[in-house]
Amino acid sequence: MPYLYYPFEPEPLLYSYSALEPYIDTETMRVHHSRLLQGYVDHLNETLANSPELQRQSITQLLKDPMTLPNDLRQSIINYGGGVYNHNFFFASLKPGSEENAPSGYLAQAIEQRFGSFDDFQKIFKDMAMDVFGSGWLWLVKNHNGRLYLVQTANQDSPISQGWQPLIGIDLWEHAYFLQYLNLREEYIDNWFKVIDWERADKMYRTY
Ligand code: MN3
Repeated sequence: MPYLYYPFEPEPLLYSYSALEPYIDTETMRVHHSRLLQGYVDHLNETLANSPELQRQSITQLLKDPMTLPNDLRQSIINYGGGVYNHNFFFASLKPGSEENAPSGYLAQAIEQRFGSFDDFQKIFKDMAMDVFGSGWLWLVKNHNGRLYLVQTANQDSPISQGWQPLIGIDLWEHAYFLQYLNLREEYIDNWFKVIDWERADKMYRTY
């Protein structure tokens, strides 16, 4: 599994760069996956180049408890390892879109119980995503008790470092939308909702 262990490679997309049109455009996907994710992968490999013990750990093991990492490598692993994990998760959590896209299965019920309705969930999610200042992410996560939360993370900090299992997560760095939407983050969020793979999110909700 070259994308789970050193030397890391970007996880291949399960769809083409153009598959998320018109919601996320081809060029954004190409740059985001083939250049930006590749950059995080290269930097992570460089960071681990002289650390055989760390090379044996999977990406989730590396990020699970950053305080256990060596002081001199910790922040690089948080930044680049987080960049690798978060982006692989992000790309795998999307699929060709539809206007009626909505949660399904047990997760749909859990979202209704927790947030009132899918509409209410979307409103809260969007407010919190608009509220992320600078570069960061917003995630729907499940904690160890099975409860759903919306959590913001800064930079490339990963929710798994807090013990959260992400179900969906939106990349709010400008590189994720600027080519297509310029500074219109709100429009990007609305359209990103159309390409979420809710079946995958439900499977993760049931599995973890
Ligand atoms: Mn990104």
